[in-house]
Amino acid sequence: MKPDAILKHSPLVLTEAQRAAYFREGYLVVENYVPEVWLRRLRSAMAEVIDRSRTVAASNDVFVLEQGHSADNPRLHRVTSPQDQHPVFWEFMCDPLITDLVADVVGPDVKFHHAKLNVKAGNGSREFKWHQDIQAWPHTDYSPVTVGVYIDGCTDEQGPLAFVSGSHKGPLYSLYDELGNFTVSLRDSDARLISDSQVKRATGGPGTTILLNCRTVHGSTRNTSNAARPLLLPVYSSADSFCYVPSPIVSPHMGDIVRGKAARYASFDVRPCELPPDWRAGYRAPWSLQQDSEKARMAM
Ligand SMILES: O=C(O)CCC(=O)C(=O)O
Repeated sequence: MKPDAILKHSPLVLTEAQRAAYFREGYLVVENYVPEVWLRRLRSAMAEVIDRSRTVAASNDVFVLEQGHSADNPRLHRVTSPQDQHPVFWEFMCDPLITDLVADVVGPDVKFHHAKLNVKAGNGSREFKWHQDIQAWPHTDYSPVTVGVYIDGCTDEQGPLAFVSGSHKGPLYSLYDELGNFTVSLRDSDARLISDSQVKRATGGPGTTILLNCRTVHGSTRNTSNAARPLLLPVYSSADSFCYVPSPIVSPHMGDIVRGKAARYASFDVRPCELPPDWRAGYRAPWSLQQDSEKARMAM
């Protein structure tokens, strides 16, 4: 569904001003949105899942390990598809607290695409370079939105998500480097054009929730603090928006209608989108793709 049609529906959770800000800037930060009773459940589910990573010595389909990960000191970049690892995550992702919020920016019929839990363990966890999301999973329109929930909150030192305001209205950049490797990051020549005055960093207390449009340029800095920065990231779209490539991250819930009804017709926005590699050949998480590209270019 495209913005004109979405805006014909009255918002359920957001004020008109908040919703207008999302469509104007390409993101919205709602401070302390998720209540403590949910946060407690999410923390307990997260602790159980992270505990399972203690027996893992190399990144796999579920856990993306940070440098220094060990059984005694689990250090994770990411839990992939957390909703398939613990039922509390899926319950949360289907709860009206989240699906009504999403409906305000994608329309009343809401479809789940995929999710991640980016843990960013602390003590120097890597940055996530500037990028846009939609080139990794192109859809027939640009309704897809990532919801970001800071389970424990996020300070400036913890590598908050940062956005380039208004960039969702600009071009989609190439996420391939000069050597043709897909890196999930803008080329240095494009990233250099971003000025500090356009950048907004999303910090906030526990439960602070971000809505991020799939075209918006965003990234995050290193986590230099000694506390992890768990950020739960489910992705949704309008029910009539369809991903037209195999997805890098798969889940039995992909395509589930979590609010409203399924679509009979697809919505099309003909602005072109660069295609990702054929993920059927395997998917590697962005941090390692970005690191490999840096090494290859330094060796040139
Ligand atoms: O976790 C982060 O800091 C960045 C996440 C992100 O940008 C993404 O998953 O697309």
